[in-house]
Amino acid sequence: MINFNRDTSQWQELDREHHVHPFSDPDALGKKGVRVITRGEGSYIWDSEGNKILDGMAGLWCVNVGYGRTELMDAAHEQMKELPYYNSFFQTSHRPQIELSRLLSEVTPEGFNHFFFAGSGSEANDTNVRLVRHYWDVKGQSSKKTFISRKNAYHGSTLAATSLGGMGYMHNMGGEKGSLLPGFEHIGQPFWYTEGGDLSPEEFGLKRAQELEEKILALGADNVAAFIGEPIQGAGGVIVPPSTYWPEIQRICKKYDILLIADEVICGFGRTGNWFGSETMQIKPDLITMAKGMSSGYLPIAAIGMQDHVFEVLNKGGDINHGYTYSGHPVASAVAIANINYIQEHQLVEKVRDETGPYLHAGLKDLVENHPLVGEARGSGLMAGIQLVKDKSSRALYEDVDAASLCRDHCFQNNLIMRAVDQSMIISPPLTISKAEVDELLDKAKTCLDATARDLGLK
Ligand code: PXG
Repeated sequence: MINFNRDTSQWQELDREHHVHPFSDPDALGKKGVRVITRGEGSYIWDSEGNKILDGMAGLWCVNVGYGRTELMDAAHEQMKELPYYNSFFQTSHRPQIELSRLLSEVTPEGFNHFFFAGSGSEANDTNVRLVRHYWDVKGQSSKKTFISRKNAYHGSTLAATSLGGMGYMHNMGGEKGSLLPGFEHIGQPFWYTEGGDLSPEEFGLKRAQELEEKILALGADNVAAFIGEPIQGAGGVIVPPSTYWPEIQRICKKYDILLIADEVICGFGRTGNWFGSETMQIKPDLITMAKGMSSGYLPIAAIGMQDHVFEVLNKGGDINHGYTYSGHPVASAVAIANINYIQEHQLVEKVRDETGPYLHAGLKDLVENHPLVGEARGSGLMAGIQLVKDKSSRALYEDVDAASLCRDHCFQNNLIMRAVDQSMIISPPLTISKAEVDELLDKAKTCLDATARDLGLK
């Protein structure tokens, strides 16, 4: 049983004594003490000190339907009573997994009719690596093994997902390239604001896409299995590629017979104002990775979706020697179904596309025009990045001071969750957020940006 009578300092002490945190320095965090989150409702969470906090990140980009939805809780409870666990390894299946597969074929873009389940986005991307290599092998092209991704991409934390990702500090955990497997290559990211120099966004988008062609030619197309990218990079800083980028990537993949994987772990399930980011960016991928918003984080579940032509090859390839104990877990599947039904019934995708998304971006545009620290606001739907900048005309960033961390600390003080990525502040609230709550988010963001500007001597 959980002893709910402990006070904050007791929880912090126990956390320090027994819990090792992801992506954290254990010593520094132990000394500082964690913030203990106790409950959530709608767009808000509460901590153990009773503070009510506006969750501008929907947890970790995942609580798309918001907190406290009884429909999802009831689905879990009913399924636990009926069948809490069964596997699909040995010629068995179960109703939630079959129903979820059917439902995914309904909400994903045309041509996605087959799904393989996993427990997390990382596992799903590992699945992509294994199934795509198998695909080429079945086609008699087994030399096609290398994956190409982008620098600063995030595709998860398992070894294959870390290698797919382009975060140098992750590759270097365990010594220089100690976490980077062979067979993974990276090209530049399409981040015009900080890397575009004197090129127009359109010229820069083409240039970065053509790095894919250069890389394929250097490796030999016969050795390249797939290119993977998020339609809009999330953890990298909400990076929206220039309009020229994805069409050129698509052209190159087709020309050299390279599969295209869209990692929809953040962009999927309404985040960008369409069901999938591939629709927003008009990409036609061969495979998609899904997690997070698939169950709104209420339970862990993930999947890859494959186009019919991919499945037809796998269907001829004999055994698929891959799978997880919790692939398509019945309770998680039941919750995912309730979650997707909730998104459909409350028309959340349309709401994000037509109402709250444009409303948020109009408010952010105001900040870009009027705030000395804000260079640009990027994003689509309810996914946004606010670029902090030292000099708006030259797009020069602060180098000697971490402006985004300063701002994040002010957010903490003001009971707003926004994430700091490099020199950007990130927003990704629940898709159920109301316009009044968007106003509150923008007001608080402005308060925190003002305080940061004062810290930097600007106001
Ligand atoms: N792909 C993408 C695009 C992601 O954003 C994963 C895969 C991995 O999913 P799992 O479920 O294995 O975590 C992610 C996860 C951050 C942050 O700080 C983002 C993620 C995870 C942890 C932190 O923005 N995204």
